[in-house]
Amino acid sequence: MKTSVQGYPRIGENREWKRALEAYWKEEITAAELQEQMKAIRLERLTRLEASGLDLVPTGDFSYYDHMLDTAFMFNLVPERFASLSGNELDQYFAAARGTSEAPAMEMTKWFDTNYHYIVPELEDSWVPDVTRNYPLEQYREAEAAGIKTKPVLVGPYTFMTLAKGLEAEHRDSCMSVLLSLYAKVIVELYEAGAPLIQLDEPALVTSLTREEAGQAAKWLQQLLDLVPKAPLQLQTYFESLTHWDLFAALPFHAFGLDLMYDDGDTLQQLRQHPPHQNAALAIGVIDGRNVWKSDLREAQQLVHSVQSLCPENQLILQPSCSLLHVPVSLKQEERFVEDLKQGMAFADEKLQELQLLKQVCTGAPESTLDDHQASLSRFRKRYPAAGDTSSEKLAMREPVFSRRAELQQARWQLPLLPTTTIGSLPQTTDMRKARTAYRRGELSAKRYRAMVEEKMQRWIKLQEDIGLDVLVHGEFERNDMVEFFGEKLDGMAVTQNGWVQSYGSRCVKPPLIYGAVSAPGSMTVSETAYAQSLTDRPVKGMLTGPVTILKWSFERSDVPKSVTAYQLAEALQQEVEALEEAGIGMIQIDEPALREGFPLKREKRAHYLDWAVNSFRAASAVAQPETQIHTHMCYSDFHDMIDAISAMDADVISIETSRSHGGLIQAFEDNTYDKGIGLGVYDIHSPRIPPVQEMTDMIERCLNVLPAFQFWVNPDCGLKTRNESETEAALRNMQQAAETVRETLIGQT
Ligand code: THG
Ligand code: ZN
Repeated sequence: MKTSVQGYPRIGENREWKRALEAYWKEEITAAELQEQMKAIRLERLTRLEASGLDLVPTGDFSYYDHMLDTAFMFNLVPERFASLSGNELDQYFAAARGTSEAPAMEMTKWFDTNYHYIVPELEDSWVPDVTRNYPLEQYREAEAAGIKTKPVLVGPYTFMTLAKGLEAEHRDSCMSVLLSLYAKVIVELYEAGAPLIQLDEPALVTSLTREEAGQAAKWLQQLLDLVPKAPLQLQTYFESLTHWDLFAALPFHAFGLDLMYDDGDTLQQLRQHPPHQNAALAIGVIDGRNVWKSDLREAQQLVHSVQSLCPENQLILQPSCSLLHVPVSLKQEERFVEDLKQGMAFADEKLQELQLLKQVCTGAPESTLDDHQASLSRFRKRYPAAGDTSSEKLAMREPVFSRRAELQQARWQLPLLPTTTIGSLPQTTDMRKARTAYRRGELSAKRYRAMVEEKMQRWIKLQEDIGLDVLVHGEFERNDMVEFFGEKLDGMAVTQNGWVQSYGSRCVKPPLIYGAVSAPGSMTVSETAYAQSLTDRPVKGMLTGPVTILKWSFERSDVPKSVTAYQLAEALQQEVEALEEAGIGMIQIDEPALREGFPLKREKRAHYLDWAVNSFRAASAVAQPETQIHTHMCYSDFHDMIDAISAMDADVISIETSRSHGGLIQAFEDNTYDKGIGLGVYDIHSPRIPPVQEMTDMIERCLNVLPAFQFWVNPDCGLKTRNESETEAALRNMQQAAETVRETLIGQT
């Protein structure tokens, strides 16, 4: 029996990785220094994994930004707008990820149902397929030189092609042939270098494929196996079960890696019905790889026993359910948790220890080996029992209907055509971050801190008025992250000190923990919002994070149904909506950027999900007065399959991303009777580039071809906290000018 992981966090115990990248981008260190620091991070990471006792240590899961982007670059799939840029290979790579003044960044989107973003490869006609560099081989050799034999990890061809864009259906087969020959080249080199096992990640296989699609995928994988008959390949899936497992079970893979935690118990049954071919190893995910709770190792042991009857012990590999990329590195630095709570938690490093314990007890160590572990788990469970109660599950509906509300709201606000606004957060400057840290450490008084927040609000309310924005925001200067902030305020939730997880590129988030029944202790946002409103005659939007997003971007209890927690959160937010209204706030945005990513990967689960997700949003917002305008925001997502659900949320205005998809998402609303307000994200805030006026005018006009002007709002495509002040001001001035330009042509037409 062996132990393994599919992947491990890149960021380092103290986010050294992020610091190195950002120092390079700010030109504080040279490319050579960056390479050197990255190498040190890789080696530290390998040493740590090796020392944990893992039998199979992964390489190739490390990246300078994102593994999908790496794969694209490895295969020379570099969009022309970057290939033609001057500079070294590294600068081209970062240009593709982040954009430059000449070239907009490649599109970025959520990795399945996680909060991790990958870069979407662009399959252009001009692609000259080639293996420019074998990155996994380089990492493999580097580890070998350090005395560590590793398991290379690659994004599999099916997942890579499925997640790429620009490929027409009729070209899939020929594209796959090309890709397979490239993969074969990379894999043969790895095999010849002595890699004991090569992991091909194919999570796209767990989505709702038809039998025909799954059959096609299996055929392609068979073609790959034919090209590299000797290579020890492991087909790895995760996040769900493989619906058509039987089509894959007989493929001559060296090993199959399956998720036995997020599979509704399907996998074991399938394995019983269709055991993998005789020589195959089984890598079973029996420890939750994407949550932070301590595993019940007795249960895990049972699961391993059940599989043991299907697979000889020497062919079994124990691993987490998926890559540990999605959890923080180590609990070591968490000093503030109540001991009983901390005893119930496990981050990446603690999960590595769990794997070793599990292996020991499954290979003959006495049962008592688990006693200490299980005892602390019991203490946690006893102290924090699963809170299963929910009261507001009933259908929530806002009164009166939208068309009537819209009249009342327009009468109240008198907004122009194409009203302009922003999504909520304004630049978080270093001085503000430092002040918050100092305040938290008790080094800065509450009064001084508050004064700083107020100063920022004064400055930005003036600036927003000066730019000419129609609806203002207070800027969220008192907040770190929109979810972490509510995690700190709400009862039943707690935040970590150092529990960072990579979100996109160098950007990380610190997901809070939901450890008990959630409720609001009192008002959470009123004081700052009301202060900002007192500074201006224009409306200031109140800013809340919606129930689904708080849930999705936190680590929730795995023993409480998501819907139950969502309704608890909705009730807490309801109170906040009422409190904001009482304080005179007439527009309230309840963000649900995570609604789409929470979509279950299996189609048959979607209706149930949308049911509670949409209804919990409505439960939070339905208490609002008819004259109160409810806004919501969702980040870059494919909305085509959920317009009805968005409509059912019944928000008066929704803002969505349109910039990186170049207006493509608006099409989703076209054939629909969507009649509510839509905020167009007219520029990409994830890139430091300042968008020219013309580009935004074009974008607005393109969208106006699809839907009537009175429905549209103009805004950036997301919150502005990651941008600096001068970039933000310049971009917003351009945006305002674009809106006014189009406004004039519209008025000219009527
Ligand atoms: N919060 C959470 N998840 C998210 C977002 C969020 N997922 C999707 C999207 N937004 C991702 N976007 C970001 C944007 C900015 C940052 C992280 C994710 C960010 N992080 C700081 C960093 O890494 O430098 C964290 C530092 C800090 O908070 O002080 O800026 O908004 N939960
Ligand atoms: Zn967003």
